[in-house]
Amino acid sequence: MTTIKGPGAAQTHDGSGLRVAIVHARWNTVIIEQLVSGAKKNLLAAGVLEENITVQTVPGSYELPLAVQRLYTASQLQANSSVQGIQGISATDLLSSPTTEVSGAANSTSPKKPFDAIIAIGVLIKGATMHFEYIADAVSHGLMRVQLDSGVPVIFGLLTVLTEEQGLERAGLGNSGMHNHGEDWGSAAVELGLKRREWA
Ligand code: DLZ
Repeated sequence: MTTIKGPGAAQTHDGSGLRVAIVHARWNTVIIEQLVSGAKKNLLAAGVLEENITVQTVPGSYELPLAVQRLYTASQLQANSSVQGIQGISATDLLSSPTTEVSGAANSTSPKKPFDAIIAIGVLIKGATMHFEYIADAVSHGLMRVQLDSGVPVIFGLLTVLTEEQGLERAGLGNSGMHNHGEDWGSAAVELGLKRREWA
């Protein structure tokens, strides 16, 4: 069925040459897990190799901008074979920390290029205080800043919902038939990763 909302008809892009990171918060895990698997599903469907997908976690959404920035910088350092470390944390540490679920060969010694796109995923659910507004605002601006400062596409996978139900719906876990928004983020990462090269 044709819908008004959404990114339009599905596009086909060859992601087989791309390297993509997913950085996700752990707050609201049930929704997060579904969004992450949706993003990963569409990355793989576009041809991104499992070994070129790195998944990193942080406690909450507030931590996403820094994690994205550091992960990207680390991947650049690694690509330049100058694993010197930034402020005491080496690129190798960042890309293979014990809390990191690393897919495939991200830990291997094979040369890796910098990430072509990074997907930041978090779920903020409004509570009784102003916490939600402050975090949503800070994270949105932080992710945009990292994207524009670094030039790497940062896909905005931050759900800012008023209720748990709204979050579940947008992860494809509700009753309304709404699709998993994580899938859109995976596709957006491939499209932007490729277009960024064209626009270089
Ligand atoms: C503290 C907090 C609250 C109340 N709610 C959420 C939320 O709904 N989603 C989310 O991703 N994180 C939440 N956090 C945690 C903050 O993002 C952050 O991890 C902590 O304030 C520590 O910096």
